[in-house]
Amino acid sequence: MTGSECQMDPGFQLFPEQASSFAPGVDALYGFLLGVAGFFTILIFLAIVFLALYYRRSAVRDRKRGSGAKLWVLEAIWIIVPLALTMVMFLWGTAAYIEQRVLPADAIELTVVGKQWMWKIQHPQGRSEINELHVPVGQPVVLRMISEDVIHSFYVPAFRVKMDVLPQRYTSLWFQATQPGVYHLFCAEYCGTEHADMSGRVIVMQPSAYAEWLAGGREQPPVTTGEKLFAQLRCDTCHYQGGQPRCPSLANLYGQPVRLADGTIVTVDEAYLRESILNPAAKVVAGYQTIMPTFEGQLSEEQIFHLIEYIESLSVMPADTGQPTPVESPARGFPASSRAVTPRSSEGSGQIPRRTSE
Ligand SMILES: [Cu+2]
Repeated sequence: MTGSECQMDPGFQLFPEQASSFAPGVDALYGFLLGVAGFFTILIFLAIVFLALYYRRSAVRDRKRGSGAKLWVLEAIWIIVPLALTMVMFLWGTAAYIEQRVLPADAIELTVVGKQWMWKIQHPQGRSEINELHVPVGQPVVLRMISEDVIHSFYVPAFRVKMDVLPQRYTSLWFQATQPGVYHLFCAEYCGTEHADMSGRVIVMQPSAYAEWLAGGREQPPVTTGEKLFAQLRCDTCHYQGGQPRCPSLANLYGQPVRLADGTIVTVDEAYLRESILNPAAKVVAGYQTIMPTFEGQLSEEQIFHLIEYIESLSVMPADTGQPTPVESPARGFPASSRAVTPRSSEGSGQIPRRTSE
């Protein structure tokens, strides 16, 4: 075991170390819950012993009988005090939950595919890894996750984050590591016979070391892989047609609302793109026929991620707003100079636009 791995085996600890920006807040809330529960456990225990002894003699029972005039005071206390305490728990917990669920702007976005029994992680610059996650310290990281088979759960105790990884549905999770080191990564959902081995390491590095590590990979960025796959699957036959396109244009489509045949409006996000690749008839854009074949069973979740990354890259994301450029009718007519659309750089800092809806 190297020196940096020592953090994974620090001996007995009541709590895992605090290695993310969430950790102190989560621990404070947890400490409050434990404190309240402990205080009332002891209080109730002592009250039981005291009252059992005090009212043991029938003489006391008789003397006290009928002297319940002040009972309402007691009732008010046992209503108001628990109400106040539980409201504090509720509001504090809600604030902590919202902090974890609202994804930050300008985060590094990685994709995670869980499968029996491993974690596959893809960085936007091209490096991919299995059961290891390299991240820089002090920068927000968003994980967009899906499972290839059963329900898994991505859990990093030192970061105080845990999120289910589901088949057929994207979930996401974010954190900001605060300390370089090596931390446990677990699957926290019983997912089959080798569930206990579905673990790994999160390696938090200084930004310069992280950049060096990223540069060490030889894999292509997912945007490039997605572009090749797009051509290989002949998606461009319809989606790149000039003149009157048979399928909606994909330029500047990501992040935009589109009107469907039934009049409802949906926002084009990862979930919508994934559904449209696998089940094109589910939500057809108004004005188009259902001519696209399904790709269900033909693509791995990673390949779907690559295609989505490529489609996202066809939307111009001005750095100042972090939002795709609004266009008049994004789902209609691919621009004549379709290739003139500037793809978002996949070689850059890996920054993503703000996405707040899940
Ligand atoms: Cu699992």
